[in-house]
Amino acid sequence: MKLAVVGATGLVGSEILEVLDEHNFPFDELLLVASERSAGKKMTFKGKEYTVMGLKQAVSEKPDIAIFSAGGSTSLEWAPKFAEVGTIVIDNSSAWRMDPTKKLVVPEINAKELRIDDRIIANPNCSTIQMVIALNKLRDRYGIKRIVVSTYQSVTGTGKAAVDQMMAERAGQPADMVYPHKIDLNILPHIDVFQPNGYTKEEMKMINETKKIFGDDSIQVTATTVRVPTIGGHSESVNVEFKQDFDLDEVRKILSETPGVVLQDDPANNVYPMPLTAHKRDEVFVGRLRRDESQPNTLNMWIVADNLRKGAATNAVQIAEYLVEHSLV
Ligand code: A2P
Ligand code: 11C
Repeated sequence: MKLAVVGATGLVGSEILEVLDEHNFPFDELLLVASERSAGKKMTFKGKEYTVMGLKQAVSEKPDIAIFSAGGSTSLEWAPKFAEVGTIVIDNSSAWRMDPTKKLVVPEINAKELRIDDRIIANPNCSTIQMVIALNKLRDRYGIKRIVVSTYQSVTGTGKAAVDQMMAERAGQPADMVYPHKIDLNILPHIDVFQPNGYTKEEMKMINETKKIFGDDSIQVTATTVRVPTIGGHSESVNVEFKQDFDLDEVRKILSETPGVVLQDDPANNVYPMPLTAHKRDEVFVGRLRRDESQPNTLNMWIVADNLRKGAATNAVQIAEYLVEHSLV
């Protein structure tokens, strides 16, 4: 097993390396890949030194799996070149997600769709992954009619430069501006670019990816996505209208038995999910469960996950693990 991590020098890339290490992912050879600017740099993984290489060299090495996290344009250009030499690309960008010929995979939900000839597999957007993980088993039990989601997303979702902007502002130093406004002590109702319909691209990702992952175009979804000055993870307020009525105790039981979900719902003791406590964890945390008293069959929930973990690195590594375990590589 020859494994490549493309974007190894970035925020998600370094998280992928941490998760590979923690999960003890089995490989014989590891290629650390980044832009030509970084080629030749040294990086250490599990006590061993590696030399970062550019994409051209990495393709010529014909890895079995390449986990990509180097932005959409890199994926668009390079994923097909890897696929051509037989590599299975697991892509973290939005480049291939809505391509009808590509699978959009959250292993706990739809890994069964994967086949031996899949060459480019898309990893969903972080804010989508944590929401569908929390809703999946509830959907099986009650059916979902409509989802209204508002997000509170960490600056780590934008990348290292955005964390640097926030920290420079916090330290009162001149900041290289990644966002159009200050982010520290502020919030921005703006993630990714605005679309002609007035929504942002992040909002449309949540809408379209949810339908694709659940394989159900009839689910109605509406989203408002917001950047907040946190680093531990993304938080979401989700209002979900089920097709059938539910029992709150049963909802708690289902969530506590859902793989990948941790129920943190004890408001009397101030226990609820938060970015600080989700940081560096692979699971999705759910709490503040309460019936929406304004309309039938509707639940309010609060969902938090480390966007660099289950929202990106962990999900991608879990796809690779599934491929290995099911002899699809
Ligand atoms: P590099 O460090 O060489 O720029 P982040 O999201 O934290 O900013 O990280 C982006 C990652 O994607 C980095 O590893 C970066 O490498 C990589 N990357 C950016 N542009 C390219 C490119 N054109 N080719 C390959 N890797 C790229
Ligand atoms: C954010 N969700 O928090 C974005 C980051 O489509 O993979 C990931 C963008 C994507 O800004």
